[in-house]
Amino acid sequence: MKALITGITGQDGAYLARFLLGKGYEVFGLYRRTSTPNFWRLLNLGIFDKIRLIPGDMTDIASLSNAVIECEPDEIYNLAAQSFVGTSFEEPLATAQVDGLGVASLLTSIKQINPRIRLYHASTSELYGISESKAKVLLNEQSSFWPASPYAAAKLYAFHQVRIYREAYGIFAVNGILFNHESPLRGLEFVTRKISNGVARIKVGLAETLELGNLDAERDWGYAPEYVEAMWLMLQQDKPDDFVIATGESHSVKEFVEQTCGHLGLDWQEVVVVRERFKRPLDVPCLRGDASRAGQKLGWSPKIHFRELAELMVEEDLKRWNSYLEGQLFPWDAINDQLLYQGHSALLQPPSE
Ligand code: NAP
Ligand code: G4F
Repeated sequence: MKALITGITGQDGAYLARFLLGKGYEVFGLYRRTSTPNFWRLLNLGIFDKIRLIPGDMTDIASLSNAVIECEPDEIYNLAAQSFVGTSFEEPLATAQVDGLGVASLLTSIKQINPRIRLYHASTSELYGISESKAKVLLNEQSSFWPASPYAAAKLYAFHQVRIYREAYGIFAVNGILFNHESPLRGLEFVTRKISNGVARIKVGLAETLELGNLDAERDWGYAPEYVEAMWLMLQQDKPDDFVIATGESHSVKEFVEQTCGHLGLDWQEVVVVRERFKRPLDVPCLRGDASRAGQKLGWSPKIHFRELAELMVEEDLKRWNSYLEGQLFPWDAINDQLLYQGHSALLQPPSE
């Protein structure tokens, strides 16, 4: 089996690539040119030289079609996105192009090149937005959507494009409505990793405070490596369908700080400073998902829950900062440096060449 992953350099892309390699897949990744290589996650998981990178960008349909033709995939996992909700308020048009129109472009390429390709699309619990979440209800596949950010609006457009191509052209295209999922490979701007990294820095004496925004926001936080398995399971079904993937628990940002600080013996109230600039013009107060349908039909259920997740993240960041203080570069920094010296084009060579 051959799979093409867009967004392979991101958190989910890296874990999914590792998962699919473990299943015996040949894995291709759409890679966009950046001024500095961004392969630390793939290197960290030890899979960089096991995947084939194909240059491309979600805003360039010619490059998407080229990737589909070159890879001839059985399955495509569309994970590429401007995925940070906060940035979508500052860059709404770029977000719409990548997260909305980019998905329409990919569907068009699939329809034209090979409509038998199965497509997983990374949809999101952000679609639910504010209306239902005010009541702190458990959200499922039947709950209504009321997006509260340019990111969510773009993702809602993509959600419907996926459904429309499925219904109109019979393409096996599915939306995974995934609630927040985190890991030590999470980007530093997202709140869980910002906290685990910030708390670890305070613990080793590299910082004194941690600046955050809305401490009352509640999210349903799961563990990313478990969520990528659900993506794969959705493409192994007889019929295409959309599924919610979540833990069923919600916790506040404040609880996440309390848990990580408590684990390292710190008092969260002594280190956290609330800053207006980290608050959003509009914020979803609470998201909590009901994945019971995924449990019944896919046999998927979460294993790692809030407390274990917070602790494993802060422990990993503590380990990283301790090794930094012992004079070692982060392993991924060291390897990225080496790659830079080899020159950018070396990165694009398939492993066999
Ligand atoms: P992430 O770490 O931010 O990764 C995003 C990926 O998209 C990166 O590989 C990035 O490449 C790539 N990308 C961005 N713009 C692109 C463009 N114009 N063309 C090609 N690639 C582009 O996100 P993630 O947490 O892994 O999430 C994966 C997907 O799931 C995203 O679509 C996200 O919106 C969605 N989602 C995530 C969660 C969650 O809690 N993690 C929940 C629900 C849905 P660079 O490395 O070059 O920036
Ligand atoms: O970690 P966050 O930035 O994640 P958010 O906005 O929930 O989005 C993530 O999950 C979505 C699924 O529901 C994905 F679709 C999306 O791609 C992304 O992965 O913020 C979580 C909450 C928000 O309410 C935010 O206002 O934490 C609050 N928060 C409080 N202080 C903060 C901060 N968020 C960030 N990033 N930084 C803060 O200082």
